[in-house]
Amino acid sequence: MPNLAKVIKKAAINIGFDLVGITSAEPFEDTAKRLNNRKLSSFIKNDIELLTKPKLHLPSARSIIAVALSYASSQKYNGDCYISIYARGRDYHHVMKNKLEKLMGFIREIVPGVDMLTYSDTGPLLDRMIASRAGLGWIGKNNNLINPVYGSYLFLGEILTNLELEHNQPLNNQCCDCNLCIKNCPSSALMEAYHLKADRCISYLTQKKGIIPEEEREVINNHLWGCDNCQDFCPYNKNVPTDLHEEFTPLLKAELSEILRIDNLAERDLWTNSALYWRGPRILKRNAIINIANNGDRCYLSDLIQKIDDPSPIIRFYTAWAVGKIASKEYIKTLNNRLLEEKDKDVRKELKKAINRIKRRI
Ligand code: B12
Repeated sequence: MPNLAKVIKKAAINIGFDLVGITSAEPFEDTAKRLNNRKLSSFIKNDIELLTKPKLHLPSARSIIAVALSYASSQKYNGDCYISIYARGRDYHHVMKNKLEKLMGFIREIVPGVDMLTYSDTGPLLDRMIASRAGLGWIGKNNNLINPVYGSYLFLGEILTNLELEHNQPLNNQCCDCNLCIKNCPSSALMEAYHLKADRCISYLTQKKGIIPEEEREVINNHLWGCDNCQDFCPYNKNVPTDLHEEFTPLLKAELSEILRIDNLAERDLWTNSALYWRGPRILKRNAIINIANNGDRCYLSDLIQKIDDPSPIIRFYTAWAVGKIASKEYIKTLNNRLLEEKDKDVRKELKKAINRIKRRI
């Protein structure tokens, strides 16, 4: 077929992707070199070969079709905690998968028997490096893929294929000297240009399980899930087209008291269908408790104190800590009553600490 790449790109745009580009399936050698010089986050498989060699995933691969969907939103947030823009609408994994499958269906129709493999946030391959080599944008100082028209509020995905397709050229890096992303990173995770200390990023901290140190709880501030500062301040995200896909229309109401009751909410489906639910409800409740402790507003106490009897020791632990941080002496009795029944040794320790903390404030 004459210029199959053109036909595929046209189909991708018709399916609803905002950007499409094609690159080879050759290894990402520069990336491998960079990664070899870095301590990697626990999120990624510590196997640089797998991250940087597409042919280890699809041995017959010759090209990679990279796509992007914009989720830039015009809606200002109203709520009492922060939910990152990417997680406010429907889970992008499903939206992406659906569109990628449609595109593969189209390709299969014109080239029966073609080999294809698709990922979007789901595989060890680095979506951003693929998108960048396929000409969708450049890797910004904030680590995100930035496109000159759409900015960086973009979800990325790709299809590896054995088809030999005409490749795109990468764009030049157009980051300027503003360094606004670095200056406005609330946890200083973006230590310098292109270097994110991933385990310090608020996006990571709001997903991190278990008991996290107090200092990290403070860094989380009012973030219920994720963080957008390094993108929000970026000049390339000003005046970009917004609200392009109704699937990403913000649906969640970010009310801390409601999140504490997430298991019983009438609109629970909105939460379970969002990208922030993959860790389950407990981590959202945990983050809501941390947000309450950080803002110190006692209006949440009547909802918060109910969590002291939660079936999860993790939730009881954080509740004890938060109550100790913000409550006044009338809560000591409830904490003492809980202590009489509490079997978990970490929760017991936290309850005692909370009681002493309140007493010290009296
Ligand atoms: C693990 C992960 C995270 C981790 C760690 C991120 C990280 N930077 O390491 C955490 C939880 C922190 C995270 C946060 C976010 N993530 Co995330 N995440 C991923 C995931 C699953 C893997 C990324 C990865 O492995 N990184 C490995 C590290 C080592 O790579 P790196 O730090 O980016 O380093 C590279 C570059 O910096 C580059 N580089 C280094 N120096 C230099 C110098 C120059 C000059 C150049 C050009 C390049 C360069 O080389 C390195 C190697 O590739 C990908 C999906 C995927 N499979 O690709 C999504 C993905 C990267 N995340 C995404 C999103 C949306 C986010 C958040 C915006 C979500 C939010 N709002 O909270 C934040 C952004 C944080 C940030 N500034 O990077 C999108 C990014 C879309 C885009 N436009 O770029 C992806 C691609 C998911 C998707 N398919 O859409 N994420």
